[in-house]
Amino acid sequence: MFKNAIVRRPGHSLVNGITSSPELGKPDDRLAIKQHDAYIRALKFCGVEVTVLQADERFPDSCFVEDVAVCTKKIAAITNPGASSRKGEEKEIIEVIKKYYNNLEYIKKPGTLEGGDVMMVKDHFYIGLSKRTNREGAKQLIKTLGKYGMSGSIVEMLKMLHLKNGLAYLGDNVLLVAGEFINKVEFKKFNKILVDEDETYSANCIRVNDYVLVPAGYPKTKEKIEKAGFKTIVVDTSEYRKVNGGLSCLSLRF
Ligand code: CIR
Repeated sequence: MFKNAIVRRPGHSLVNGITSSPELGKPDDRLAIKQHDAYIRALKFCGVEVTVLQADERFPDSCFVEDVAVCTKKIAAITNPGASSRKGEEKEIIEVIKKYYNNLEYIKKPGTLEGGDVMMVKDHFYIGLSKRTNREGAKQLIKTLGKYGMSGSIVEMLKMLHLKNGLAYLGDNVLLVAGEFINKVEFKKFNKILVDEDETYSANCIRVNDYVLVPAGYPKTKEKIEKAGFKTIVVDTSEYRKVNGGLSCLSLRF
């Protein structure tokens, strides 16, 4: 069960967020705010108390709060983002997280890690090695988790920006999986819901208590999740997709 979520409002500078899909155009920042409102409503509907942080225009990608901390049952680890324009975002979350956690840990240089590369399955954390998360950062997190009776393992990855662009653990041993992760041996033990190639973006769903939040516009994935027995809530993230963001990136949930 998640009791809390932290989100940060998108700023006007979201239009300058890092993107690998410039062909999708710049986000419409007013629509992004409306979509953010709906996202917060959906989290609240799932029974989560939502802390809403003010936009931070200095950091175009700072609404993607998931990347700056890894929140577990026992500790939160403040990350060291791998993207240079995102370095410093993590400092802005520390005081907020301190309200919820007595135990804070830190990923330190030369380690880099972004929360989008970390997938929690109960007390185990899968950590993707991406352009943002390096082996040293992953090792630091695994060591930290070990100190508190949790575990972590490394997932090699080649294509996706973040691990959770292609994976979402929905609970009850069900894993939503796309692209390069479909045949990975480390995910063999899960009951997999395969995301069709033309709906890859929708692999970034989030299970929040009794519901799975699904991005708007991906009917096949939505149907597969419902057929597997989950209730869904559709949230439009079109403006965040333009800067490689999605449902998981927009909140910290714990
Ligand atoms: C970035 O490239 O860092 C942002 N434009 C998108 C971050 C998405 N975060 C995530 O998948 N966890």
